[in-house]
Amino acid sequence: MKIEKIELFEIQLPLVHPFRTSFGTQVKRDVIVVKLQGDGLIVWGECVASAGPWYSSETIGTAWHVMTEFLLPLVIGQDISAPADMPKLMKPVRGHVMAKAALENAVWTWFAEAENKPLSVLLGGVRERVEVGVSIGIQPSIEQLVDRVSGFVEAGYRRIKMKIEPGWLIEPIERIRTKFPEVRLMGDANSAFTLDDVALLKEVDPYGLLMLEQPLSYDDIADHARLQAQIDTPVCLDESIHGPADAQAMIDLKAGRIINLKVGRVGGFTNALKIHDMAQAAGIQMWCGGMLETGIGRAGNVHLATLPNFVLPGDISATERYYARDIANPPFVLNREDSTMTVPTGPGLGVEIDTELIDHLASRRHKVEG
Ligand code: OSB
Ligand code: MG
Repeated sequence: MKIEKIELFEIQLPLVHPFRTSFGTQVKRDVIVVKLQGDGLIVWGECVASAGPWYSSETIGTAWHVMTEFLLPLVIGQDISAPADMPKLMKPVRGHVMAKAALENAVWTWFAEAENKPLSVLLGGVRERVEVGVSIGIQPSIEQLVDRVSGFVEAGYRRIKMKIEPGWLIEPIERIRTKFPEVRLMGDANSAFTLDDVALLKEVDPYGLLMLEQPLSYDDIADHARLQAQIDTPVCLDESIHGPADAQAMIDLKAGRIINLKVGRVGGFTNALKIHDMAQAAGIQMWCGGMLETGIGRAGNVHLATLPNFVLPGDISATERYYARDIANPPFVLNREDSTMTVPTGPGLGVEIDTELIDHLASRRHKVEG
C-alpha cells in the first residue's frame, strides 16, 4: 500500500458526564482524528492524547506538532508491505507513542479492509463478543457514587471500576462492596498514592477487589513491586507501561499481576501484540483500557480485546455513556445479558465514519500528499 494522503482533524466532543480522576475533571474530549488514503481506500485512526499532560506527557498539542513536523514526512508516500513497517519508519522519533499509534493503527485498518477482514481477525482475535465494564469518576459524595453505580448495574455492567485517591478509598469501597456484592469491583488511583501509603492500601485487601490499578507513580515499576509484595490485592499497571520493555521489567520485578493495555499508550497495535504475547507467556492477565475514545478508537479497542489473553473485562463502555452524538456509527451498545459488546464483523473497524460531523467540528486541519 502506498500512503498517498494523510489528513488530520482536531475536534472537540462534549462528554455526557464530567469525568473526575485524581488529576482533574474533564467535561469534553479534545481529539485528533487521522484520515489516511491509499490504493483507493480511505481509513481512519484516532490519537488518544488528551488536552493536558496529566495522564501522560503527550497532549493534543505535542501530538499535532510531532505528527505534522516529523511523523507525516517519514511515512507519506511510503510503500507499506505490512502494518509493522510503520513503527520501523517512525523509529527515528523517540517517544510520542500516542501520535505514532494513531498513524500505525490507521494502517492496520487499511490492511484489514484491503483483505476484506474485520480488524479483530487481522490482529489474531478469537472472540465475537468482548466482556466490558465501566469506569466511574470520583463523585462529589458517596450517595452520588452509589446512585451512579446503581444506574450502571441496572444497565447491565457487571464490572465496576471506581477512581480512587487519598480520602476517597476505604469508605466508598466499603459502601459499594456491601451494596453490590455480586459486582466485580476494582479501583484506579491514577498514581495518587506513594509507598508511604502501604498500610492504607493494605486496608483494601479484605474487600476482595479484582485489582488496584496504578496506585503509584506514572513512571514507576520498582516501587509497585515493593507494594505488590506487601498487599494481597493484585496490582495492575496502566500509566507505567509504555512499551514491551516496561512490560518485561514489570514481569521480571513482579511489579504487578495484571496489565491494563491501551494501544495508544504503547505506540500501536504492533507493540500491543508483543506485550500481549509476553504477558500471556508470563501468566500476567490483561484487559483493554480506555481513554474516553470516540467510536473510531472504541472500535479499535473492541477488536483488540478479542485476543486470547484479554481475560478480564475492558474499560470499553457503551457510546451513550460518553457522547450524545459520536463521529462513528452505529453507537456501541452493551449486551445486558452478559455485560459484553459485540465485535463489528464488517471489514476494518466495521463502523461508519460521520465525515460530515468531523468536518463540521474540526477546529484545526492539516493535509499532506505524497
Ligand atoms: O486511567 O484508565 C484510566 C480515561 C482517561 C484517561 C485515563 C483513564 C481513563 C479511564 C476511562 O479510566 C476509561 C474509559 O471509559 O474510556
Ligand atoms: Mg487507569
